[in-house]
Amino acid sequence: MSEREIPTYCRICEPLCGLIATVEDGRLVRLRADKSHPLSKGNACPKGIAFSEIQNDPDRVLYPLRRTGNGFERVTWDEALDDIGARLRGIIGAHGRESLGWYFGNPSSFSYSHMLWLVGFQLAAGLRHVYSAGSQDINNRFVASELLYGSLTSVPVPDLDRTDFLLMLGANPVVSHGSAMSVPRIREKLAAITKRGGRVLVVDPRRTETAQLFEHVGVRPDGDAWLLASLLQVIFAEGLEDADAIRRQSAGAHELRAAVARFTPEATATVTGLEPDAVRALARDLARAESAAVYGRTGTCLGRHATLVAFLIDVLALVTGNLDKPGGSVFGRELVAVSKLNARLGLIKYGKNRSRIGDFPDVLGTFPAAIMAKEITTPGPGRLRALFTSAGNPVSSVPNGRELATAMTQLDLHVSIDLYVNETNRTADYILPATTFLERDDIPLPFTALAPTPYTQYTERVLEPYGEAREEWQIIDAIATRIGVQPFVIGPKAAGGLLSRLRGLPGGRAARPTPRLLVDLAVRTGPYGDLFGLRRGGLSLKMLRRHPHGLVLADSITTGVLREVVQHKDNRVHLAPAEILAELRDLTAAPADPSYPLRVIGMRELKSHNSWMHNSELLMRGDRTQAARINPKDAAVVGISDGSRCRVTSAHGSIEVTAHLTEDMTEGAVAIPHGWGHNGGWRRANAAGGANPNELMSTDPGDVERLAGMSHLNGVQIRLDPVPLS
Ligand SMILES: Nc1nc2c(c(=O)[nH]1)N[C@H]1C(S)=C(S)[C@@H](COP(=O)(O)OP(=O)(O)OC[C@H]3O[C@@H](n4cnc5c(=O)[nH]c(N)nc54)[C@H](O)[C@@H]3O)O[C@H]1N2
Ligand SMILES: Nc1nc2c(c(=O)[nH]1)N[C@H]1C(S)=C(S)[C@@H](COP(=O)(O)OP(=O)(O)OC[C@H]3O[C@@H](n4cnc5c(=O)[nH]c(N)nc54)[C@H](O)[C@@H]3O)O[C@H]1N2
Ligand code: SF4
Ligand SMILES: [Mo]
Repeated sequence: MSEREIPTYCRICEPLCGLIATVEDGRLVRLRADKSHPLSKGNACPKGIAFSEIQNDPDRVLYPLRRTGNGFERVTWDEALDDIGARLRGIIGAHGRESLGWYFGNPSSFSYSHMLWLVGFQLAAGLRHVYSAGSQDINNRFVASELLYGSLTSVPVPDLDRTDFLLMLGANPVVSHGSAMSVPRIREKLAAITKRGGRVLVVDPRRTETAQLFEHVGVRPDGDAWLLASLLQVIFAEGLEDADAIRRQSAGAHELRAAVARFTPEATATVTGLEPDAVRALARDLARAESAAVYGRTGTCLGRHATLVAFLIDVLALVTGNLDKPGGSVFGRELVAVSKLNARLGLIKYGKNRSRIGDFPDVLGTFPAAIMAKEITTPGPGRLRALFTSAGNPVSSVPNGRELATAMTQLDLHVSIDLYVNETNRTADYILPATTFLERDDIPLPFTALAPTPYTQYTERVLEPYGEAREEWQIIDAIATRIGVQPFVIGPKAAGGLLSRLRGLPGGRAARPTPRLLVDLAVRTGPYGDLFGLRRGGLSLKMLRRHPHGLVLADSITTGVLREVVQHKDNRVHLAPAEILAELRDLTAAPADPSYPLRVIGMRELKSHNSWMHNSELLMRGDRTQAARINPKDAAVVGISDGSRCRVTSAHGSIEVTAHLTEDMTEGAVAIPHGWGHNGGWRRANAAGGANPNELMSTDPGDVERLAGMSHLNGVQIRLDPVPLS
């Protein structure tokens, strides 16, 4: 049979680069970058190309697996689903539905059908124990938006094409390719800012690949709250604020101003490690720039004050007159009007429920993954007894993976939906094989609003599923049916309205709509939709199929939309909610502990993707291994040399890693990539060695960030010791 070339897009990370898949006899031959994609224009990174090795990996799970004494055996789908259903009914009968739980990992955000059916199942079954990668990633950003705008899912993005000044904290887009912003060819976009005379400042304890191309501000780990408070203090004290913007857009500036008054650059210098004069100059330059955008990512999300930091990032944009303004921090238009719909229906919220352990508020219906282990092991009503994990590897990605791995052996049932036997599901009762992104249709729902140049793309599946792999939504649906639950996108009240519309669709099976039918409906009635013919040139899946390389929806984000974004009754951005004033009041640096004089932070590498791409030969070429980046002065103090093994110890755990000495690290900070130290069913990855830095992290509820339940993964105090050669 002849080869076919099929356009699609990459769903590993957020630029969603266009790819061309070459397919022969139902098998993937290769992937290459799509030159016809309107934005990625022939650009793709090594991970995107190497995904062919994941697709064709002999270690992939292609059939349902059931646990035996010491391994797994292949079973049929019916055997697996019927037994899971029966066991679930038993658990529900004895302990109620509140004993069921779900953890969904990062790749789920790249599958609309997975997310839709998960939310539908959660609402229909009344699941309480829901956890996600979000509490190790971005939930603080959502809570900051809830406090500021009254809208959890409204997240501003830097207007890269028009800005004169980008202040970027805790992000390394040259390696990560950008997050909470969807920007193909991001390196070029950043370079264009300085080419047109603008500035890019990177606030990071490591002189990262991005910082090396631009200006670097070497903040101490977890010092961002102090730095941001100081920038605001200087702006207010020197009268640099945009009084007009503050008056038009916000409420509470007076209280906020008072709350930051004590954070002079002199007062915060010991925490930030920055010269007061440099902080003052930064505040002035930011305030006086023609336009400026302030952006923060995971480096600012995993510290002890993550929600405060995300909050202050937007405040800085607002008080300098840069919120919702060209070249500033701007709000993209959603492909599907999730924020508005949610504001009206109140389906997923903040703090609607509280967790049994630690009394944490839920964020979009999820609790902090850091408490999952204790929810399993702590007796009493509402104990977590049956856990599903889909597209996730929490034993690798959440704090104290050892505790979680041990706790999971106490579950009555653990079912995983994944591509691999990973560190988490290796002890599961069942592993159910999921399709890869090439084996399912898709449209990247959450990402259009995060793109400074809005675009989208619909793709049909490029390959029929290998083996017996199934799409997550089908699996969720089959499980739900067996416990008498009908997953649906939204709750029964709203479903009535939706259903009545669906009945008008040709062949629409109103009772059990497919994800594809629902997403088409949502896109067609959404902000860019064709309104069933009422809006010429509007979107529908049919229309998008005529643009298989993707479609740019606008040249830039429309500004002047703040009044539509803000859902607070007074229509203003709230600068001084009680939660934030309390955070600022209580903000004190953790006392120095001479037993743990250094601080560990995370970092990402071009050829790793969290925990799941270390089985690819292409990416692992040259015998890549994990290494901790250490400043030579810190290494000298304890006698660690470049390339030697060293022990990293915190109050919570200890790991051994290879030392890589580099002046790129600011003194006192040690960077260790996560997602290593494998013992799953991926042979190449297991052989790569390495350790899991999350063994150094705490799951004590007192160490989990209060407002959004963020895990504390950056800035944890550690000690280094040399490992003697044995
Ligand atoms: N120390 C430290 N820890 C961190 C971070 C950090 O910076 N430092 N970062 C955090 C962040 S931002 C994140 S997002 C998390 C990630 O945390 P997780 O999402 O829990 O873990 P991943 O490593 O992304 O594992 C994803 C799993 O999904 C599977 N998979 C891949 N594609 C699919 C698919 O299409 N369907 C299904 N069903 N399965 C699929 C993979 O085989 C893998 O087992 O890690 C967090 N942990
Ligand atoms: N190649 C590759 N790309 C990826 C991923 C991957 O694993 N590999 N993962 C994807 C995922 S899930 C996500 S969420 C995104 C994340 O996207 P980014 O957030 O851009 O990714 P990181 O490279 O982790 O950048 C975080 C930076 O924060 C810095 N940092 C650590 N602690 C602090 C601190 O206290 N303050 C400040 N200011 N900075 C600090 C780190 O040194 C690091 O440079 O990347 C995505 N893209
Ligand atoms: S940057 Fe790489 S991994 Fe991310 S979407 Fe593009 S090709 Fe895929
Ligand atoms: Mo992430």
